Amino acid sequence: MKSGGPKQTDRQNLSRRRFVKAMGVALGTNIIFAHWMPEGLTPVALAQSNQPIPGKEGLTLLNDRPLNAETPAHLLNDVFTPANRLFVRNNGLPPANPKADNWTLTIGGESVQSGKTYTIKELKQKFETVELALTLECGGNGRADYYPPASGNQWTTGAVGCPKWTGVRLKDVLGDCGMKEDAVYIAYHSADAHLSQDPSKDAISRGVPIAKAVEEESMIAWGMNGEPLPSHHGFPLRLVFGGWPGSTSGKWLKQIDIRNVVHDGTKMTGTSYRVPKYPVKAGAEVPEEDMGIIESMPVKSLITFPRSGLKHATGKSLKLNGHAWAGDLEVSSLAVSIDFGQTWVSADLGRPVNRHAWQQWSAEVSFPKKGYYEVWARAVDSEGTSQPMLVPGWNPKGYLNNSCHRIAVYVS
Ligand SMILES: Nc1nc2c(c(=O)[nH]1)N[C@H]1C(S)=C(S)[C@@H](COP(=O)(O)O)O[C@H]1N2
Ligand SMILES: [Mo]
Repeated sequence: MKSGGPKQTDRQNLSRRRFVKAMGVALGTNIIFAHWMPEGLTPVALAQSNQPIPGKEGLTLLNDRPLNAETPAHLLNDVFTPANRLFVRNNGLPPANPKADNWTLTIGGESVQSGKTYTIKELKQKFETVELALTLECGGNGRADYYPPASGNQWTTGAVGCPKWTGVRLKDVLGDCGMKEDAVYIAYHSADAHLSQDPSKDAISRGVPIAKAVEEESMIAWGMNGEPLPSHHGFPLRLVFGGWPGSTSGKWLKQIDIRNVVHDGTKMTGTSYRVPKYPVKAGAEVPEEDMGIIESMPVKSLITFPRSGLKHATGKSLKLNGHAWAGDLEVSSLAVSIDFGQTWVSADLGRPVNRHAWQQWSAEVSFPKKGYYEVWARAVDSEGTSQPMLVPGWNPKGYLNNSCHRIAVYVS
């Protein structure tokens, strides 16, 4: 056997040890379970930054035209997300000064029996008012972790929230107009302008299949947390489809078409809100016919208390809590780990206040000795599907990253 340089594995081990050491220097303490820390993972404590924006104290601005801002996890601790802590995701330019009094909603399309136009007052008078907590999460939440990077807003974990919405059931309004037998999809049209300001273009025009549209929880909402909808969130009228990509929940809602085909509006086609129907290699080009529309969002969770980066004393136990959600399904269990996923402690998990609302969990952990730790949370849905510990399958636009949320803890 020839003796050249060190063998490949030795060299890898050496660079790994150097990496772990450098990370320890940057953190100012040792990473206790470093031997279990996955290759390629950067400690979460070194990957956080923040920048304030007016009206949304503490949110991180990702883009100002169109406006996009996300919420750091520790500001999402409320059971019902308050207006000042709900992420904003705009594709175009919101209407300048919309008025609730003369706003109308028109129901039309190929498959409507009798098209109608309602004022908001008429909607309130004619249909039963419902109030539901519904989870709204952008399909691109978590995009920042994909490699090679996907274009679009680099959301980390904060494009999600669960306010209480007030409005009417979409199915009651559709029922009032009547649907033809060939109805397959509903499509929304809104009052925001395309970035080019070309009035013939929609900023975004998406929708859902009829089966989702007529669910008890699918809403046309005018209120959020007992107040009129805030302007960022679609004042005076929007759709809310809990558990589905946020992009289905049209804001500044003007028209709903009942369609006899799968809606083909702006951001329904190509790679928009679509993922490959089978796993693909990172960076692959996927033919359009192999891309499917995202429907129910995957199981996911957040650690909203404590805030990442906290200092904690050895020997003392640490209480943790957060939320978990699973699209159309319910979350059936949640566990936390302090050793990069080697062992898990199960959390107490509550039921949702209503279907499609996120659920609350709490747990307690303690740490064997001083140093750097990460707490990871992993939820499992009612069909037994678990969150992946690291980034799931790559897709061209970086959707559906439901990997475990992690926070940094310094034990001293
Ligand atoms: N009219 C209109 N509706 C819209 C959008 C938009 O840009 N215009 N953005 C969509 C997307 S991609 C998401 S994730 C949610 C975000 O809702 P929020 O800004 O109220 O949090 O609204 C959806 N509805
Ligand atoms: Mo979105």
